[in-house]
Amino acid sequence: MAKEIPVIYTQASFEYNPEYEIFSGEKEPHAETIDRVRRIFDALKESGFAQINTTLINGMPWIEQVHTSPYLDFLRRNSESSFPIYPSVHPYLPTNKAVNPVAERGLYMFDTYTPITKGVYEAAVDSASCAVAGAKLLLEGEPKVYSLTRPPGHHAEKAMMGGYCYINNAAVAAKYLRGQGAEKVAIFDFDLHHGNGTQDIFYDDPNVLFVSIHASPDIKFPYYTGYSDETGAGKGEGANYNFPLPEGVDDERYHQEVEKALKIIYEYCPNFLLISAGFDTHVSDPIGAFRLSTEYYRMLGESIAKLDLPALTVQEGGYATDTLGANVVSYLKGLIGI
Ligand code: Q9C
Ligand code: ZN
Repeated sequence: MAKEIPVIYTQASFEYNPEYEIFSGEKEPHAETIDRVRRIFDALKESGFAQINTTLINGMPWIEQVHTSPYLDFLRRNSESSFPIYPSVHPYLPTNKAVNPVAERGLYMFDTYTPITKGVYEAAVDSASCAVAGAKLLLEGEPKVYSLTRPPGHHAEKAMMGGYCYINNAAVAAKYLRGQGAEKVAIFDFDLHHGNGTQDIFYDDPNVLFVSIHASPDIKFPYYTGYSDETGAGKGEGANYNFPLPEGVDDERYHQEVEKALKIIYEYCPNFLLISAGFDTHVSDPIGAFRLSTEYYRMLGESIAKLDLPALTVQEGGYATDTLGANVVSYLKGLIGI
């Protein structure tokens, strides 16, 4: 079994800095900080099993297959602004008419937690390019790869940013692998929050299976999606699975759901597995709901490894910065079998 794992990262993720999110009208310090990526990077450097790699693949061709061009154009133009951009109104009827900049913001931004700050477009493109570079290593025969993606991606829909996400990194990697000849790709999302963006992008696609375990939308963001009756549409019916869980689940209870989710992936027989890995399920997460332990992530990694699929893990959430590095290391140890 492999005793090392390639790790792809980009300098841009150490630079963009969302200052605050707006929650119920109040400014709050932003949870998605540069410190997160520093902690993960330092822990990986110290671990001795990470082969650190900064060779990116320009992800643009696949980013354009995931997101609409008006959306990407909106994000690019606004990330040149000298002040952070937040939405203030949202369309109350389905419409594409958004001539005024204030109207346009409401059209493409679904919450007040995800500002467009200077340079975030470039950082988001680089983050998705990290995911593509990781996927390329799978095609070259690496069994397991980790892409340290920041900003995260799983909340970004075809034409909407939100939940600290701008470009959907896992979705871009899935499109890339499909384009390189993979017939079937599975995405396993274990971030605390439902991956509404990934679900949106592949909802009618039978060739990309999406399986997500998360805190119920009854109690947590993104509130409107993540219920178990969301099973896909059209040809994609039956290729979308949600496992919403209540407040307070522990390692044992969580693992029961993991086994169900992994069985679905096994039976789908994908050529490649992508993992949207969020560690906001940890007991000490400041915006979390679950009680998972650092040791548990190793078992989670081991369980995923048992599928014996070429697998790329992309980083999503996780805000307990004191333990974030240890949590990622624990998971990757399980994944590569050390
Ligand atoms: N002030 C990811 O984990 N909720 N995004 C903020 C706390 C938004 C999480 C409320 C959570 C978004 C990638
Ligand atoms: Zn999350």
